[in-house]
Amino acid sequence: MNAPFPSTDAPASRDTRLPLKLLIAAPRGFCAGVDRAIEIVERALQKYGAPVYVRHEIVHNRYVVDSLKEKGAIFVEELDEVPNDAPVVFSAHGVPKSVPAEAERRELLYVDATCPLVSKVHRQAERQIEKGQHILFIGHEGHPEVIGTMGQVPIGQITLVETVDDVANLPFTTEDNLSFLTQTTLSVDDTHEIVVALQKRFPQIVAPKAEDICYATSNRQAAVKKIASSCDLVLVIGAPNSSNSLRLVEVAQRLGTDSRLIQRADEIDPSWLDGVGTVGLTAGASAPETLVREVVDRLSEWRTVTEETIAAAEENMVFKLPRQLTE
Ligand code: 0K2
Ligand code: SF4
Repeated sequence: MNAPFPSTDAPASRDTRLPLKLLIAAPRGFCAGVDRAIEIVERALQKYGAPVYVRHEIVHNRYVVDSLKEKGAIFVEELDEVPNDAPVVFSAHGVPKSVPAEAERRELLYVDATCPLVSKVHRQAERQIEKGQHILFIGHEGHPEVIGTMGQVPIGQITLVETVDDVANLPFTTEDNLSFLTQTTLSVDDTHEIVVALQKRFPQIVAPKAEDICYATSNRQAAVKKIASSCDLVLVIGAPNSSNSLRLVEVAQRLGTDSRLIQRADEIDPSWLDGVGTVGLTAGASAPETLVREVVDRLSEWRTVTEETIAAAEENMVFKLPRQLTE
């Protein structure tokens, strides 16, 4: 016999009679650099035919990577995995100078999908070295963007700074010619604290011309700030190796709201919704909107969902594709 309502012994988290308010952050998801990088791989596949090799995940998202694999992309970590006669794309995060140098030495056909905002930081690094400055680079050790940016300048002329505590231990004085730069996907608040500490210890330090943290990173953090305090839980769609996505989880947690990073809807444990009336939802710069809809659909299977979009900024950035793919 069909019950008129869902069974009363269903867990409270999955009682479809219970309302669930969803506050969806805007902007969220793909940024202009990610759009461009994915289009570069797609156009390279059209122009050169499969397979097209991609050095490192084009962006840190399994769904994106798997979709491109289905179209004929092959993902590798290093150039020595690329055959001499195949085209190769460098990921959005950027590469050290040694990578295009090696590609040229081997006469590989390569396309650089480094985000123009990351390339801008690379050029600043070169200019600072030309001016005889030692660069203090704020970033997370081991991240491909950090490896790429630090690899723009000779070894020994750039030092990584990860935390405020690192600042106290730097082997420099107020006499040294110093400048700083940052990774594009950092926490706006943490970076500000590190910069304040650097300027306090080294008043002579030269700042970048403009903020290196990109518009997409700061807008997504601002949008989470706008919703987090009104939410019982904030879900961030993104990968565990996605710096900008991890920062969104931290932003919500620092405002005292429980927050979880999920790659797909199937990672949501329904028990997370126990006693939860409002869920915030956002996506890192490498997570496609289809995964946001997947999460909304999954939550709607469990609760009566009402959606509201809360916007912190408007975005209309578009980056040109490399000429070799448009001619
Ligand atoms: O945030 P991350 O730098 O780890 O990278 P993704 O998650 O792939 O997002 C795209 C940004 C790439 C470059 O800034
Ligand atoms: Fe470029 Fe920022 Fe997107 Fe990274 S997050 S690809 S720097 S726009």
